[in-house]
Amino acid sequence: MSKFYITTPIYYVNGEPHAGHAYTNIVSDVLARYRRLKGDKVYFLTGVDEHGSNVHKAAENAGLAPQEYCDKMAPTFTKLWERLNISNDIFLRTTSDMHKRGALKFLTALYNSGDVYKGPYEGYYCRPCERFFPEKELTDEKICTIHKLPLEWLEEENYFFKLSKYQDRLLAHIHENPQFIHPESRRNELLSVLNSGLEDISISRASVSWGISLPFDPEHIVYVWIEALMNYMTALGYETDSEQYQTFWPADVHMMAKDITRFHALIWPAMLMAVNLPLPKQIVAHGWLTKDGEALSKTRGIFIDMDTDIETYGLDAFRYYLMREFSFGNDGDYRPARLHARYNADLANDLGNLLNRVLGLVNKNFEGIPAPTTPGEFDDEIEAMAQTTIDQLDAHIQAFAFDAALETIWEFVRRINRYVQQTEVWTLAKPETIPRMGTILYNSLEALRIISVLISPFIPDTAEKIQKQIGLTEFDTALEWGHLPADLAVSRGEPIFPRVDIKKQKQQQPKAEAKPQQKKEQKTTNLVSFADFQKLDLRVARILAAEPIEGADRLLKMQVDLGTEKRQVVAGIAEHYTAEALVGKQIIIVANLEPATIRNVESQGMILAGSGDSVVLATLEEEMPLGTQVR
Ligand code: ME8
Repeated sequence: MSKFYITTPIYYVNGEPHAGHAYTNIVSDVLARYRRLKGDKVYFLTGVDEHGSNVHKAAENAGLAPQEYCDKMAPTFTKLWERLNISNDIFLRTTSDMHKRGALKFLTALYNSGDVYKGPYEGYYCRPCERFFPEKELTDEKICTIHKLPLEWLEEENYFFKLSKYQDRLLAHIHENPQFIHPESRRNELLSVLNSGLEDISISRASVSWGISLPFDPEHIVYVWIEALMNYMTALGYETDSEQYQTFWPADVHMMAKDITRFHALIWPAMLMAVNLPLPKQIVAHGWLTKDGEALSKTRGIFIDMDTDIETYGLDAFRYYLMREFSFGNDGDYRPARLHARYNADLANDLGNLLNRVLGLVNKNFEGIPAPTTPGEFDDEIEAMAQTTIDQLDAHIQAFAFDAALETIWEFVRRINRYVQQTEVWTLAKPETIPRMGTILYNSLEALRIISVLISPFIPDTAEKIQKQIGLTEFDTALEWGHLPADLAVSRGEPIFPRVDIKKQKQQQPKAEAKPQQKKEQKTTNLVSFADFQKLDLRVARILAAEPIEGADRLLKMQVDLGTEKRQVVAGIAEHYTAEALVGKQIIIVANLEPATIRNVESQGMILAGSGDSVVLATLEEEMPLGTQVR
C-alpha cells in the first residue's frame, strides 16, 4: 500500500469562501477519493490562514478582536466543505496550538541553518497579496496586477532568508524532476523566474502585530506567507515528530491555483533545503475560475452564485460540471447554461435514463438480477471496454486531466446505451430469447456497477445511489468484471437526476441570443397543402462533428453527412446535448432550407427536434442509409 498526502492552500479568512476555493477543494477531493479507491493510505489536508495584516484589517473592519473574528470565519469554510462533500482528514487553523508549536520549531531550525539575517527593507506592498512587489513587477501606476488596488510604500527592518543561495539547487531540482511542477506552462514560468535571478526574501514584519513572534527575536512577527507554508508539516504533528508526520511527509501533491506557485515551488522548497528536510513531490496548479472572463475575488467582489446552482441541480451535478467542463491548468469561465446542458445531456439522459431503463426491464421481466447464461454479440466488446476504461481513467487522473477522465467514463456509458439499443433487448421477453435478455441486462448492470465505482471520486452520492438501486447493500468497489451477484433484488428508485425546474433555471441565465418569436398556440386551422408539405426535402443524416460557438451558450455548430454531401448546420441545442454526445447520431435534416448566417456561422439546413421544456432530437426508429428521404 502506498501513501498519498494531498494538501490544498490554507485560505485567508478575510472573507467567506467562494467558488474558486470550492474548485480547488473539489479537485483535491477527487484525487483523495480516487487514491483511497485504489487502496492507498491517504491524508487530505485543508485549512485556513488566520494571521497577517490582511486578516487583522478585516477583523478591525468587522469591529472584532482578531481571534474572535477568526473563530467566526473558520466555520464558514468547514460548513462549505461539508456541503460540498469534501473528504478532508484534517482542517488546520493557523491559530491552533499544534500549528504554532510546529511553526516555532521550524523557525528555530531555519535560524540555526545560518541562512537568516537582519537587514533594512523598503518597497511597494500589496496587503491582499501580503507581499512586496519586486522592482521588475511594478507598473507605472504602482497597482497590484491581481487585485487592481494601489500598492502601499513600506519601510522596515526585517529578517531575511537567503533565498538567492538556493537558486542553483532549485534549478537542478526542477530539471531533474520534470514532474515537480505541473503543468508544463507553470514549470516554464518558474524556470524563467529562476533564470532571471532570485533575491533574498524578508521573513518577518515589525509593523504587524497579529501573528507568531519569531523565537529568536520576539519583537518581530513571522511574515504570514512563511508561516503559512509550514502548515503542510505542522498539520501532521511535525513538532512532536509524530507517526503521522513520519508516514506522510513529504507531501505528494500541493494543490493550488496558479497565483501562488512561486511561494510553493521556489520559497518553500528552499526553506526545506535549508533545514535538510525532504521536498514535496509535486506542486500542481490549476487555472482561474472566472466569471465573465474576470477572476473571482473576495477583495473585488466578483462571485459565482454556487448556492443557487447546487440547489437547482444538486451537489453532484455541480461537482461533475466543474470537473468535466474545465480543462485543468487553464482558466475557465463559469456558465450556468453549460451546467444545465451537462446536467441534461450527460447526467439525466446518458446515465440516469440508462439506469432507469435497465432496472425497469429487470423489474418487469425477472425476479432480481438475471444470471448471465447466454453470451452473444457485443458482450466481449463491452467487457473489454470496461477494462480499457479503467486503465485510461487511471492515466488521465495521473495527468490531472479530469475532463478527459470523465469523457472516458462517459464513452463507456454511451456504449452501454448503444448496446441496449443494438440488441433491442426490450423485444427479447419471449420464452426462447429470455435467457439472452437476462444476459444483456446483467451485463448492462455490471457495466453500471463498474461505472458507479469509477465515478465515485467525482460524484460520490450518485455512485452510492446507483449501487443501492442495483440492490447492493454495501458499496462494492471491485473493478473486476463479473463481481455483481445475480439474484439481487433491484429497487428502481427515484430517477437519480430528475427533471430540473426550467423556469427557476431560466431566471439565472444571462440573456440568451435573440430567438425567433415562437407562436404560443399552434392551431391546426393553419393548414398547409400537401403540395406545400412536399416542397420540404427531409433527409436522414449523421452528425460527424460538433462544437460550441464562442459567445453563444445555446448554439452548436455541426458537420453532418447526408450520404451524397456534407453540410454545416447550426442548432440551438447546446443546453440539451454536449458536442461529444452528438457525434455519430442519426438525425433528420431539412435539406432544402435557405442557408442562414447565425452568429457569423453559416447554417446549411435545419435539424428536427421535439421542442418543449426540453429538446430531443428526432430520429428514425431504426437506422437507415444516409440521404434517405423522410416523408
Ligand atoms: O493565497 N479560481 O489564500 P487565498 C480558482 N493564504 N481558484 C481560486 C480562485 C479562482 N478564481 N480564487 C481563489 C492564499 N482560488 C494563502 C495561501 S497556502 C500555504 C497559503 C483558490 O484565500 C486557489 O486555490 O487567497 C488559490 O490558490 C487560493 O484560493 C488562494 O486562496
